[in-house]
Amino acid sequence: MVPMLVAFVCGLALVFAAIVYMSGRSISPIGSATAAIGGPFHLVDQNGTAVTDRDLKGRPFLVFFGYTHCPDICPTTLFELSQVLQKLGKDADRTAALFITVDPARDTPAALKDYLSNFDPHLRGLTGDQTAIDAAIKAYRVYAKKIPLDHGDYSMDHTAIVYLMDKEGRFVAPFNLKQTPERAAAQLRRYL
Ligand SMILES: [Cu+2]
Repeated sequence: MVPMLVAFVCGLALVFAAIVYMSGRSISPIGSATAAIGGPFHLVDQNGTAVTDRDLKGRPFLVFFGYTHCPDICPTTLFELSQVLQKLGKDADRTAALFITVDPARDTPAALKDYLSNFDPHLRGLTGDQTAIDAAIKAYRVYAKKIPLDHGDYSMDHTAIVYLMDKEGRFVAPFNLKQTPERAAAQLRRYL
């Protein structure tokens, strides 16, 4: 069941990426792409510190939506992101990498902190009340859906795209993690 779910989520990601690329093509190069993906959010990180989109102004950043109970996609992606952040060295301090939960009921700041201790310390886990999370999900045009499992448990289907955002908080492109960490780091560095 898990491989099927993963395939489904990956399929969704591909469809979504295709939509992003197609819509990107129809947008004029004059800079009107700003409103497409991204926007204001008001969340808290794994230390309980408030974080908004404004705090990120002046640095390129990566955004990935997921949840700590995720069996596969999230841990893999966070591992790959950690490798990129390590390759960035000191430049990692001039970027940001956000892991925004789609499961705020379970992903409290404490749960995120515990989970992220497995990954690069530059990763910031963001959560908030359902309304704040819904607003972030909407701003980034993310798909997230609760899937009931046995015993009252549940998983979340979700978009598995890592968004590369520029210094102004504008969406650049889906960030490609299917390349070496060195090349991915070099790609991110171009937006510093
Ligand atoms: Cu996931």
